This record gives sequence, structure tokens and C-alpha cells, in this order.
Amino acid sequence: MATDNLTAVLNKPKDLQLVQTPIPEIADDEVLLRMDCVGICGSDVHYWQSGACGHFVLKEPMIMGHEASGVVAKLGAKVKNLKVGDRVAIEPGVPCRYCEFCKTGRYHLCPDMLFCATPPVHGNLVRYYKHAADFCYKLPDHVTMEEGALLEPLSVGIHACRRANLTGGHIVLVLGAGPIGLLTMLSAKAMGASKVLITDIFQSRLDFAKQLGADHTLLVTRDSNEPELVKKIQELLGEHPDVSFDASGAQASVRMALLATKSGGVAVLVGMGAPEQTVPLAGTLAREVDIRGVFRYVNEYPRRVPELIAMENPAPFVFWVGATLFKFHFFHRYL
Ligand code: 572
Ligand code: ZN
Repeated sequence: MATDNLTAVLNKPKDLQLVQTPIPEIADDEVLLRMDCVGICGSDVHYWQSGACGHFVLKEPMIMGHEASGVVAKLGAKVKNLKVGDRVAIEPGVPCRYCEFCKTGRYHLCPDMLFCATPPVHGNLVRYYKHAADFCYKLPDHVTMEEGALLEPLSVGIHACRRANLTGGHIVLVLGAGPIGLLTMLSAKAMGASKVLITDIFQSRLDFAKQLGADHTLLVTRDSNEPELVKKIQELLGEHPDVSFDASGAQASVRMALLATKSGGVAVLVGMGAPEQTVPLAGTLAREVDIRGVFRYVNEYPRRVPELIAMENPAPFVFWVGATLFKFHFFHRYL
């Protein structure tokens, strides 16, 4: 067994160090993984820049990374679902398995969740990493290690669509064409959305969204006039969207998600913004627009998302996630 265990440790903001750490010993229900691909999430960048992401704050040095795939190097005595040499995607959040949330299928809300690279839990940007075997998912041969790692942010997009009860024929608005906005758009299309309009403040992001299959794109400015923007969105889509996703977190974008959604529709807030914002609440509620939050994802890996990344699309997309450039053979259909 190798002894090199190079590890990316964030000591404090702007102080990321490559150091050697001991290769972990595994428990009976764990596997040791030789890490292969680890994406850099926006949260890794936030921790590096400021030491915080949302309400999570870095207090001790932490190993970065949670968008990951690896190869099984060693099995715990009781592990039955994997073999040495299996290529796996890692679901980075391991819940307690005993609480009400775990028992009722909403394990992402478990208060004792241990989620990689979320303080104080270490991540997996390291050569050897141990993980609960039942949160490792064997990848089919046609799925690359890069795609295996990208199942993590993809799961956020799929979960956002599930929160919206998105289904065939829905008209969809996505506000923000960053990685999560794009993955939400792709998930919405794969789940049957008939039209998707995506907005951003950068034309280059919209050009990329168009390449990925956006039906319409709309460049917005920070001080866009709200009623005019609502009208423009309706004109481009032919009607008001059934479902809007805010994937930016900016107040202007959250407001637009509420204002633009069709009466009786759903506005899903997946972007990470300021903890308190001013939104047109009364009008939104009076139109029975449901406002729904998203916390990561749940049940996506167990629903065999890895298998759903199809070989049907021969041309890989080149894809940015955080600071990492990937080729991404995106799944073709997910209904
Ligand atoms: O890949 C999942 C993921 N989750 C993140 C950040 C990055 N990647 N979250 C951090 C922020 N929280 S939060 O503080 N919030 C809703 C703003 O609870 C959600 C998860
Ligand atoms: Zn992430």
C-alpha cells in the first residue's frame, strides 16, 4: 500500500496547503477510496475566500472538496455492496440513519448529517479517503470519473426540479446561468420541460447556456425594470412560466422568480444569497405562487442517477463547475 496521502487542507481563508496526512483506518461499514476526480464547488471557493459559506463557518483547518469520485482500495469487514477496484461516485453527506428525517426519507435534513468539506467535517480532496460504503455508488463502465464527480452538483439541479414537481410540458424560467443554473436547466429539459428561458448578467454565460440547449436566453442588468422584465419573459416564453428557479441568490433575481411565475405556479429558490432579503411577498401569496427552498438534494444517488447518464449523446459538453473545467457527457433523458 502506498504511503503518499497528499491532502489539500484549508488552514484559514486564503491559506490552502498541500500536506501529507495519515491514510485513514476504516471501520467495518466503510471503504477506503483512492480518490480520482474532485470538483471545486462554489462553497470551496467561499471557504477559501472568507472562511464561511451560508451559515457554515470554518473554525479549524479543513480538507476541501465534496464533488468526488474514486476507486475502492479497501473494504471494511461488513461491506457487501462493493468490491476492491470498483469505480464509485461519492454521495458526500452521510446522515445518522436513525432520526425522524432519516426514517421518513428526507435524510438531507438530518441534524446530525456529516457532509464533506462542511465545517467541521473534512472533505475528500486527498489521495486516500474513507467513506460510508452505503454512500458510495458503483459507476457503470460508460460513466467517466469526471461525470461521477459531477453527479453531486447535478443532484442539486435534479432535486430543485423535484421540489418544483416539474413535469412534462412545463414552461420554465431559470434565473442565473452559473453551474447550478445550467444543471437545473438541463435537469428541467431532461424531466420534460417544453421551454426553458435562462437569464444572466453575463452574455458569455448565456452563450454557453444556449449551446447546452436553452430555448431562450435573456441578458439582464442589475437595475432592470421589473414590470418590463416580467413582460419580456412572458413574451419570450409565450406565457408566464409554470416554474421559476432562482439560481443566483441575488435579491433582484429572487424577486423576479416570484414576480414572473404564473399564478398558481412554483418558485424554487436554489441560489445562495443574503440571509434576509426584501421580496414582494403579499402579491406572490395572493397569486398562490408556492415558494420552495432547496437544501442540497436527497435520494438522487440511490435513485441510480449514475445509470441515467446515457451514452446516447455522443458529443461531450465542456463544462465549468466552480473553477474546474470538465467534459460532461450529459444524461439524455430523465423522466
Ligand atoms: O453541493 C452541495 C452544496 N451545498 C452547499 C454549498 C455548496 N454545495 N450548501 C451551503 C450553503 N447551505 S445553507 O447555508 N443555505 C441554504 C444557504 O444551508 C446549503 C448547502
Ligand atoms: Zn457543492
